[in-house]
This record gives sequence, structure tokens and C-alpha cells, in this order.
Amino acid sequence: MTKLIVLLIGLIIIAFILWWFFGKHDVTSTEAAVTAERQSVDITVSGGYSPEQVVLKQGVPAVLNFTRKDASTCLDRVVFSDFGINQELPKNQLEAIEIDTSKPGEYDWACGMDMFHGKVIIK
Ligand SMILES: [Cu+2]
Repeated sequence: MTKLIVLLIGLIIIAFILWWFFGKHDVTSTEAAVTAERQSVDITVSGGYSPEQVVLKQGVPAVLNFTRKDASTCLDRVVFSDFGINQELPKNQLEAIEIDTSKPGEYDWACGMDMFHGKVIIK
């Protein structure tokens, strides 16, 4: 009796394996809902950058909104060398800078003289 049960279980397992590898499977597939998703971070420029580190989600269009409150000309430009961005920051005026989030990594930004620094982390 035990042998018969073992044999039966063996046959069921073999049938399952055959079905698993050769049978037709219905795959439930759901398409991702694509919305006009965006991400943005406000950065205040005053004696440095606040925040000085920004984490962005990969693949979602991103905008960094810089507002310079500092009168010093040191911070009147912001440079993202990895993205080829060198943007003027007029005082008390919001400057939106679009960031390419297609590649994950860490990207530094700096003032025009490379004295103050910030970092974008895309992951
Ligand atoms: Cu500077």
C-alpha cells in the first residue's frame, strides 16, 4: 500500500513538472499606470545650500527649485558639472533646474567658484 502511494505521489510530481515546464500558463499582466508624476525639492541658497543633499527617485522627472537669499556673488551661480548645467541664480527669485534622473548615482553641485557644495542622490 505504501509503495502505491509513493508511486502515485511520484507520478503526480512528474505530471506537475511536465505541466510546469511544457504546459500553457495564463499570465496575469497589469500595465503600470503612468501618471504625470513629478518630483521637486525646494533649496534655499543662503550661506550655503539648504538642504545640501537631495535624494531623487530614479526615472521620475525632477526639478530642483533654487532660491538665492544670499547677497554674495559667490552663490549667484549653481553648477552641475555632471549634467552640464551652469545656471544663474538671481537674488530672491525661484530658479527651477531640471535634473535628468535616468541614471542612478551621486552627483555633486557647487557654486560658481566651487566653494559651496551640494549633492543629488538618484536611486
Ligand atoms: Cu562661490
